[in-house]
Amino acid sequence: MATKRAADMSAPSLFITFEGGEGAGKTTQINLLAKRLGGAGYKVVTTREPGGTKEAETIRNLLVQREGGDWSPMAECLLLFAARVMHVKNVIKPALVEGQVVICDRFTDSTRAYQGYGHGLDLQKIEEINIAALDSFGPDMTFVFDIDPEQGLARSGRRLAAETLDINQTEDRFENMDIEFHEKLRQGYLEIAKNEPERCHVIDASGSAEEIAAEIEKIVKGKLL
Ligand code: Z5A
Repeated sequence: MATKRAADMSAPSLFITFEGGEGAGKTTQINLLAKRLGGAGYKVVTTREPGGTKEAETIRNLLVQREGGDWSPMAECLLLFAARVMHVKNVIKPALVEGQVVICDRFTDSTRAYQGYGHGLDLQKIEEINIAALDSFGPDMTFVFDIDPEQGLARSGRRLAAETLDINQTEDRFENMDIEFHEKLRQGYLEIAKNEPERCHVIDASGSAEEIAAEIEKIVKGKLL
């Protein structure tokens, strides 16, 4: 099922998502890209999933917190799309209509990768829910961060260890899955990218933050100019 592109809307805009396994460096690169585009005069909104609105952040807590509940893959999928509907309606579409660049940390590809490839939920069912919930609305451009799960998890672990006592320290429900799960995620993401080569750019996330930032900036500016 082809994604309905954000750029189909009348105002000039760009909806970019960052995807990949844990500790791949998405958040780091989103901040760098937002800074560079902002410096070049673009209006940029950064956001994340699950989250981005009050309602969606409430759902995020249910899903990612250690004590949030033991959800089945289908229940997770439905909660994620409930959060996404609010996020698209209240944050993403309004910004795109104003001609802004929206950069989102994870979107529907995460549901395909985690709930589908990772937890075995039927991919066709995910697409049916995507049609019902969002009419398949999705990003114009996606960066898929590819990294050896061991390396990503080591980075993630370093970050958690370095954090002070705040709520994020318990956001580890997904990080605690075994390495086999993370390998499935990686292969799932690569398959998603293979199926939609025009939208998805696979980034070797093992490189330095500076190298990756330069590669991404070049691709995004190529699309914006
Ligand atoms: N989830 C789902 O199951 N289904 C869905 O549909 C959606 C989500 C939308 C949300 O977590 C969880 O929800 C997620 C999937 C699930 N599972 N997990 N975990 P999240 O989005 O909050 O967590 P995350 O995406 O895994 O974030 P992360 O661990 O923070 O990873 P990151 O953003 O990709 O990495 P980072 O924070 O930029 O960097 C991690 C560390 O590495 C940090 O110390 C950096 O300084 C360092 N770093 C960054 N880049 C580099 C480079 N290039 N070299 C060396 N070190 C680096």
